[in-house]
Amino acid sequence: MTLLGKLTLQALPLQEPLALYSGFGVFAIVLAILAWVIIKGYGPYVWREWITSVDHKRIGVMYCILAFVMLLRGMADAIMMRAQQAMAYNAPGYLPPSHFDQVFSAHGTIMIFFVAMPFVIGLMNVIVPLQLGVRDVAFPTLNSVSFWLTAAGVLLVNLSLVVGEFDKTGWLPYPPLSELRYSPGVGVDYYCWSLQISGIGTLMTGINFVTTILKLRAPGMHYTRMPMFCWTALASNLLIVAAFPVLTATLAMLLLDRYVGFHFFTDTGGGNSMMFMNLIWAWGHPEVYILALPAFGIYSEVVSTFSNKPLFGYRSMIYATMAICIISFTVWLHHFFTMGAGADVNAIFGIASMIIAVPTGVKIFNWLFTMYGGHVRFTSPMLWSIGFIVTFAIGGMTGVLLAVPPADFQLHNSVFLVAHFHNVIIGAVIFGVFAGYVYWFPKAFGFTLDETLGKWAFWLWLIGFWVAWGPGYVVGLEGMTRRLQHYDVAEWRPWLIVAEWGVVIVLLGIAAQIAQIVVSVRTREQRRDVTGDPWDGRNLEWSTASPPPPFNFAVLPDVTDQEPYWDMKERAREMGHLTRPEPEYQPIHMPRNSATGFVTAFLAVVTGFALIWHIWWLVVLGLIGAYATFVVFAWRDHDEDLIPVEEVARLDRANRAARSAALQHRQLRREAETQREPRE
Ligand code: HEM
Ligand SMILES: [Cu+2]
Repeated sequence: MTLLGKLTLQALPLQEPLALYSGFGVFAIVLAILAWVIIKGYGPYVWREWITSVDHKRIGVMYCILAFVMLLRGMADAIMMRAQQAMAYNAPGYLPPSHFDQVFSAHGTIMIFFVAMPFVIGLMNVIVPLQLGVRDVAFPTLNSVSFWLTAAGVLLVNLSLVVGEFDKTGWLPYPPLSELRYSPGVGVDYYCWSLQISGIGTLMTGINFVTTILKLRAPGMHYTRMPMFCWTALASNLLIVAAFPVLTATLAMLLLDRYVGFHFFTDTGGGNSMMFMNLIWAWGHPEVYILALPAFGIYSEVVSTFSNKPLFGYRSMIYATMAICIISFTVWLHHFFTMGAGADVNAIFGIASMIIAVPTGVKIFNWLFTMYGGHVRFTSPMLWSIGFIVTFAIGGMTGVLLAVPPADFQLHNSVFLVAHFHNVIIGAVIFGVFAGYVYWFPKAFGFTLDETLGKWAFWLWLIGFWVAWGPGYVVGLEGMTRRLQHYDVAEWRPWLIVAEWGVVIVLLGIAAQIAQIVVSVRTREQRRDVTGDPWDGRNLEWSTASPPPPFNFAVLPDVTDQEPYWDMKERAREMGHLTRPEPEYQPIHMPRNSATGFVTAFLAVVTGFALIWHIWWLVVLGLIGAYATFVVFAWRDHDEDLIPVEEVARLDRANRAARSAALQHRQLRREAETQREPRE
């Protein structure tokens, strides 16, 4: 036992130039960005306004940036796998098996935990408090801790690229393969500790948002007046609170097996490896809906805004959401019908899985009926939504097919399954967060994104997705199993080459998204939106300035309708002016910035790294540091800053003036339009 535990120079990938160069490349880029920030003198600003910020909007934006950067990493893995499979027909390709295994494991882990999750949570952070008409989430500092713990998990996963190795067992570490005996390296430990750390962050987000939505709503906002995105966020966070502890406990058991010789999951020692599958999927299936439900909420907002109509079947949408929330806990066994539980058990879980399609179908029809007869504006958020409806309907149907146990016995572990879940997760979750990103971007930054490039991005993603994953269904039906590093079946080859081109098209879509940001930032003065309401929106997030002031609302809005902001605008249109007289402004207390989250995350990385490499003294040091941080935070004297009344009044007056001008402008345009088109 040395001072550095298991860590030696051999942990560096000196024999694997690819990993070495890409690892150090990333390291160099990060250093370059840091140097740029410091040299340009942005350091204090970044520290004060972002790193230590407890403002939900800033935290949300940081989540989204983190997710987008990790999407680039996940896509790099995807293109590597696709290139390998296009080459490795009767040949070894360019990735040796041990490296290929790490690539698919890292790709899956990163895409689910560090792309989809932070993107969804980021959008909830930016928007939910605004839609509820409140000033922040229930526990702002905890929110910052959640974000930074997620970032800590991201850092550890990426560190495994250069120090040691990553997990080779797939995105879920099934025993016995993941037990010490068959995976003696640090890969599984990197996986477990990254997810334990970020998982605690996610659980705290769940607690934070459930509390916020249940307890902090603007006066008059009953449950049946909450925007659909808030409802789906509530459902998603309830699922987080119920499911994430299961994940934490399951990984803790695996860690006990690996670190201290327990036998929870080793069949020889009195344990049961199938127990791991049951537990991990008791978290895993709800996880699907943790991601998908908020995306459904985004589509509801977008479809209603751009159809200029209230959401069709609002109440049925709530019932459907909550039904999915509950049923999602009763289907986990469809992930291992082949376990051998017997026909009755399989039938019950098969039927339960198909039942979820019913509330989901209700939602699809509600979106279609919202569009029906509406004045649909085909903006890019709307295109993502329509692309979603088509893509997701097909992906959903292949899911129902897989829920038929005899069919699943054939298709289990085949590329057909992998095509199915990419079909739903890209079609629903990724398209959804992109729709939300374009839709709410002007809210967060005060200017709109370039529409032409946005539409390019959409079409490239849509076509690229189908070219990449359509062939997956075909080779899956032809019997190709998943995770193949090489193969010798000639019929698969052309399809795998087509699939490689699909990823290239998706990459062009991502390039369009990057170009969209660059172009939009450069031309931001022309695209500035002073009204805070660029799309003629219907919910409260559009009733405040863009970007919103730190306190969101100078005076908390009074909610009297299910579409509060639309309702206010209608009344104002009737009367020809803003209906509310200027309020009596009050100074506002806002929670003070805190380095707690950042420091906690730093210590979490140190502790996690030490645990992975068995550096026990550093573990102790890290834990003491974490406790000290907690004590310092708990004993702080000043936890709030006061925003003076003049500042509140100044910001709000500017917004009121812009809003009233916009109102008159729209009023004139409306009158002109009604004079032109004769009434039907
Ligand atoms: C167009 C973009 C994408 C492409 C081309 C792609 C490609 C791939 C490939 C080639 C595999 C391995 C298939 C095999 O087992 O043979 C894979 C696995 C996987 N992908 Fe993707 N992927 C993409 C996007 C995503 C996204 C957005 C997510 C989730 C948010 C995701 C989640 C996963 C997961 C969980 C696995 C399973 C990993 C495992 O086998 O353990 N992928 N992907
Ligand atoms: Cu499932």
